[in-house]
Amino acid sequence: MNDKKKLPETLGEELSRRGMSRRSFLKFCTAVASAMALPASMAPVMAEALARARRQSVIWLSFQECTGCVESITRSYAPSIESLIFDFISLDYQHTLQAAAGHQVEEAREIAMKENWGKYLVVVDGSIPLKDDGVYSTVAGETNLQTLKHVAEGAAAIITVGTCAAFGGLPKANPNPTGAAAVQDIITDKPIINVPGCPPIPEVMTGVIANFLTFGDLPPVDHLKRPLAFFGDSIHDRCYRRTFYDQGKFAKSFDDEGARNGWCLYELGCKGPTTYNACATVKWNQGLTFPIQSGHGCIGCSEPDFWDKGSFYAPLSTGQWGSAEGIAAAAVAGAAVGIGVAAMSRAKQKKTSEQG
Ligand code: FSX
Repeated sequence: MNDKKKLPETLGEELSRRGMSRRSFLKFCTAVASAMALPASMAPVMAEALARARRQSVIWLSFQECTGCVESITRSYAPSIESLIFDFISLDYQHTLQAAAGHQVEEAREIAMKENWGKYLVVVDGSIPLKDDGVYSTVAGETNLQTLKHVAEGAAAIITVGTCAAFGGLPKANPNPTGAAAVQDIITDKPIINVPGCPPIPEVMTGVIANFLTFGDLPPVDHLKRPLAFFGDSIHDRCYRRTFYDQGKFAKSFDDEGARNGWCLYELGCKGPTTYNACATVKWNQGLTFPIQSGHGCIGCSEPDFWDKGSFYAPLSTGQWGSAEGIAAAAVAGAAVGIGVAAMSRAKQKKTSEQG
């Protein structure tokens, strides 16, 4: 993990070492540029900048979490360029993946921080317990709170991975016995980008890193600090079952005719209308599928307090999910307003294209 001397200096060198063609690389850059809502003309610029990119020091801190986020990210598929970017960063500290142990690891982290002061990226997964001076989660004799504050000091930026680090997630769920908090509740003087999801989508993570390597900065974010390119639309807006919603065709149980016909899962508790994420477009397992496509409603895991809002199998109208942007409110009336919702959506698309 820390044997940098044997490793190629730039991503371009790493690409040639792996026999990756320029054509494949350009194809990848085109896909990333498109996913990040950049004009197509940015693809060659991105390819050029990424090829010249030097190994980025990344210090990864894992706090109160289930390791699902790391599982998700390390499942980015072997020979892809997404995984190459993940391999290419200099992961100078990561509890689950590092080979070294004990004092050596903590020393390696201190050295990486010193050598890259002001330039390293910090990735955090998991929430930080604040109750009782943070005693509920410690690593190497330090509370998570102490470690986070110490490591964040020299960071260029912080990427939170998973809903726990972004919003507190499951550890923060009622009654929150450890006083769990999100990174942004604690660190307020550094650029932070949140990549929520329980777990998050691996390609969103690599997209954010690719953006940082290309432009030296984090991409534009929404009001919850989530990358707009991936969190700009609700899952409902991009769902392939949306037409059934608009026609008022809803599955009433998981094994009825509606379910077999692939109708909308709203009445079975789908939280797609109030959830913002890229599941319906980027999907999972190399773009193969996502929960709704596999027959289960969205549980809203990339939204703050999703666990406490609960009611995963009850329609939005009966839970605490509110009516984000009026869509859920429209959904309450179901089929009766389906045509109106479709009209709203078309109006929104028209407005967007006029603005764009
Ligand atoms: Fe949380 Fe991640 Fe869910 Fe688990 O690191 S977002 S519980 S998938 O592991 O933090």
